[in-house]
Amino acid sequence: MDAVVRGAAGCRRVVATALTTLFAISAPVAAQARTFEVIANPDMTFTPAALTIYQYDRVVFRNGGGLHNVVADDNSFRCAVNCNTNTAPSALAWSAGVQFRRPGSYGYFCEQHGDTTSGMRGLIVVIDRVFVDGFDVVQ
Ligand SMILES: [Cu+2]
Repeated sequence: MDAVVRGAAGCRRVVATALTTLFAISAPVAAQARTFEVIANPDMTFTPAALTIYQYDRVVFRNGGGLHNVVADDNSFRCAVNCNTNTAPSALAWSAGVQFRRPGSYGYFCEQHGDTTSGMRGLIVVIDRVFVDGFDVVQ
């Protein structure tokens, strides 16, 4: 009897764990994802210079004046007028968006005014979405 009860509780726990996992994977990510804007400024800075976001959020880089682009230190993105074919530093009023699917720290720079270690640089820290959705599930 005791074993049956324990077994049933174990089953419930397994189901709950599976549901939690499913929810974390299939949570309405698109609905919860947010979009942030980072401006490349005429004074060769980015605003904000450091930004913390959740996994799957988007960052739209926008040229606020000057000759700029944005290049990830790890080369995961390179954007100006767009992030595919027109990525060189540009003085146009460009904007281009990047979605961050993987947690981590992503340093980036403007090729015209910086590099991987100095000059016109910014940082985006991406926090694992599971932690956010996990709290929703537990409550
Ligand atoms: Cu620049």
